[in-house]
Amino acid sequence: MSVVGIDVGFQNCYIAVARSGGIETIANEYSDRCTPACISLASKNRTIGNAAKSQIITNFKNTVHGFKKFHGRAFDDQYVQGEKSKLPYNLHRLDNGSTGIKVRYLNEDKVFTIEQMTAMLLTKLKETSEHALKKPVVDCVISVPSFFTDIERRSLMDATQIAGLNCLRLINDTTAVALAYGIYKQDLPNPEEKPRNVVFVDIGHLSYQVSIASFNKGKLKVLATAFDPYLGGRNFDELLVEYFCGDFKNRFKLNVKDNPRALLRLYQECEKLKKLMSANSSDLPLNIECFMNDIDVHGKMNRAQFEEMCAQLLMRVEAPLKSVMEQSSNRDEIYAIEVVGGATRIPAIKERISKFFGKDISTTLNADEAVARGCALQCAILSPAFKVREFSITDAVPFPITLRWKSPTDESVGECEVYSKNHAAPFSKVITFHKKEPFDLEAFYSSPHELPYPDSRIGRFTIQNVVPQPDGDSSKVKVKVRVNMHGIFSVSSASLIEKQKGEAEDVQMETEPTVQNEGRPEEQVGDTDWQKNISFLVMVKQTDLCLYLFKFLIFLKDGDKQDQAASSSKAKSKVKSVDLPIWANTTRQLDQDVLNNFVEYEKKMIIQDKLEKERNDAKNAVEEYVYELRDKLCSIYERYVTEDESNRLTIMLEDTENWLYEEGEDQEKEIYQDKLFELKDERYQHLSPEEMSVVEKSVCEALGWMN
Ligand code: ATP
Ligand code: K
Ligand code: MG
Repeated sequence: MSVVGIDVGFQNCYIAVARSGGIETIANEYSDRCTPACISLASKNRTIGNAAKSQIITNFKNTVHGFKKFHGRAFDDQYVQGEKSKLPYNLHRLDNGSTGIKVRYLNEDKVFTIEQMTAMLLTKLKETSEHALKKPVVDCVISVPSFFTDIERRSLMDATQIAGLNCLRLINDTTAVALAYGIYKQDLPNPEEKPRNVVFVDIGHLSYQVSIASFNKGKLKVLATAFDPYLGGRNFDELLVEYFCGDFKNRFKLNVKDNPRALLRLYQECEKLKKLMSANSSDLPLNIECFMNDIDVHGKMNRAQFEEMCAQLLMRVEAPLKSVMEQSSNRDEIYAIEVVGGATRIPAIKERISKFFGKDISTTLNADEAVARGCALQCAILSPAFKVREFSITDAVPFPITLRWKSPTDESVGECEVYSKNHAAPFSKVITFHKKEPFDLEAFYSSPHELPYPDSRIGRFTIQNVVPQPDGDSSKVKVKVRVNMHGIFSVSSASLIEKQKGEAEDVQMETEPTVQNEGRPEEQVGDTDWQKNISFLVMVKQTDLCLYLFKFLIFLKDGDKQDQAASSSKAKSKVKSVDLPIWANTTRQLDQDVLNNFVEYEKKMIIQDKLEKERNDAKNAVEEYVYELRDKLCSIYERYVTEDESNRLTIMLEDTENWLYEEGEDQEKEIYQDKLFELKDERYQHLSPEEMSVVEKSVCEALGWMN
C-alpha cells in the first residue's frame, strides 16, 4: 500500500510520501518539488507540469491551467462565464450542461471534461510518486478547499478514479495543515486540560481559507472554517497586469489585451515582480524584450505603490478572520496563528492578519508543502502498513445540511436540519421514519446565501420497497445518512424493521421522524455494529442452515468476544430487519459507464505519451550519437583513424544530421533505432579486431574506467 499525499492547488501541486525516515516532499523529473497545475495538448502527445508550463505562451490555445474551480460547475455558471473571457483556451458547453475544455489534440478538435483534465494532472503526480517510491501508487489522500460543496467534491473524486487512484480521503486544505502542525507537537495539553486553539490561514493563488482548530494530546478538532473563495495571489497579478497594460498603452501605444501571447507574458512578468516586491521595498524594474511589434517595454513599481494599488484587495483579508472567530465559542485564547500558502508571503497580507489578532503570526510550517505533508500524514494514519502516532482528526461541516421528505401519494412534507454548521465530520446519523410506502429524501444546503456555489441541492434519494406491516400499520424505516471522510453527504443505507409478535408496544406511532447520532464512521463502533447486526438479522431469515452456520462462524471469527456476546443475545430477539434499496440521484455526477470510458481513454493517452516519449528518445539517441562520434573523431579516435576514413565518417555524420532535420524529422521509433544501429556499425567497419581493442582501451582510459 502506498502512502502518498497530494496537494492539488489552483496553480501549484505538491506531493509528499511516507518513507521509513518519515514524511518527505518529493521532486519531479525537473528536480522541482512544485509541479505546475498545467497541461499542454499537442498533435502527438500531451505534456503535464513543468514542461506544459513552458508551453503556456507558445501553445496558448491548447495549454490548460486555472481549471480547478470549474469542478462540478455548469457552463452557464457565473464564475465560469467570468473566467471564460480571461482564458487563452476555449471552454465548451457539454451535453449535460457542465463545463468542458476544447483543445486540439492528436490533430483533432477534442473536448475534455474537468474531471479528465484533473485526472491528467493526477496521472502526472502519480507517476512522479511512483518514480520516487519505486512501486505502483494507488492509495493516496488529496487536498480540497474546505469550502468545496458536495458536487465539487464528487467531481474531484471522479477525477481520482479516472487517474486510477484510490483516494482514501479528500481532506480539507486547512485540516491537512492543522494535522501537519499538531502531530509532531510534544507539548499539547492533556485530554482533560483546556485545549490549545490555533488559527490556520492558507492563501493560495485563487482562494483564501482560514480555520480554527483545538488541540489536545493525540487529537485535533476543527471548530470553524471561513473563506474568501476568490481572493488569492492571482488577484494581485491581475491588478499589476491592469496597471502595466495602461502604462504601456500610454507610453508605447500598445494594446496588450488584443494580443493573447503578450498578455500571457505580461502575467508571468507581473507575478515575478510581485514576488520580488515581497522581499524588496525599493523601485523594481519590469522589462520585457520584443514584447509586441518588436518593441522592448520597461516599467517599474515599488512596494508602497503596489500596496496602494491593492488597498481594496487587502481590505478583504479581515472578513474571513472575523467570521471564524465569531463562529467559535472558545476563541478567547489563540495560542498561535499559522500561515501557509504562497500569497501569505505578501508583507501587507501578513501585516493585516497580525494586526487583526493583535499578535505576531507564526510561519513555522513550510508555506508551500504543509498541505501535501498533512495529506501524507493522513494517508499514513489510514494505512495499516504504516505505524504512526495515534492522532484523531475531527473536521467540521462547512455548510448546514437539511433533509426534506415527502410521500408520493399523501401530501405530507417535512424537513430537518441533520447537520448544523461546524457539526463534527465524518459523522453518521440514523433517522427513523414511520412509513407505508416508498418515499423521497431531498438533501440540500440550508443556507444558500453563504454557499460559494449557485445550487444548494445535494441530491434526491428514494427509499424503495417500503411496505406497510401485515396489520396495515406503518413500518419503522431506519435511514442512515452520513457525511463521509471526503466531506460528501450520502444516504448510505435504509432498512425496514418488521414488527414481531409481542413487540407491538415498541412501535411508536409518532409521525415525526427521530434523529439519532451514530458517531464518527471512522471510529467504527456504532457504524460496524449496526451493519453487522443488520446482516446478521437478514441471515436469520434465510432458511439454508448451512449458509447460516457458515456466515455465523465467519461472523464470530471477525468479531471480538464482546461482539459475540452482543450478537448472540440479539439473535434471540425477534426483530427482523430488511435492507431497502436506495435510488440516488445526485446532481451532475458522471455515470458509471461514462466514467469507465474516461478511465479507458486516460489509459490510452498514457500509452500514447509513452510511445511518443520512446520515439523521441530514439530520435535523440541518434542525434547524441552524431555529436559523440564527431567529438571522438577529433579526440580519442584520432590516432587510429586514417584521414580518409575520418572524412568518410564526417560526411556520414553530416548526412545523418541533415536527415534528422529533413525527412528524418518525424519518423517511427524503429527507423531511428535502425539508423543508430547503422551508425554504430560504421564506426567499426574500417578497424581490425586488434585495432578495435586498442580503441576500446583508449576509450575506457579517456573515460577513466581503467584502474
Ligand atoms: P490554491 O490554494 O488557491 O488552490 P495554490 O495552492 O496553487 O492555489 P500556492 O502555491 O499556495 O497556491 O500559492 C501560489 C500563489 O502565491 C501565487 O499567486 C504566487 O504568485 C504567490 N506567491 C508565491 N511566492 C510569493 C512571494 N514571495 N510573494 C508574493 N506572492 C507569492
Ligand atoms: K499548493
Ligand atoms: Mg493551495
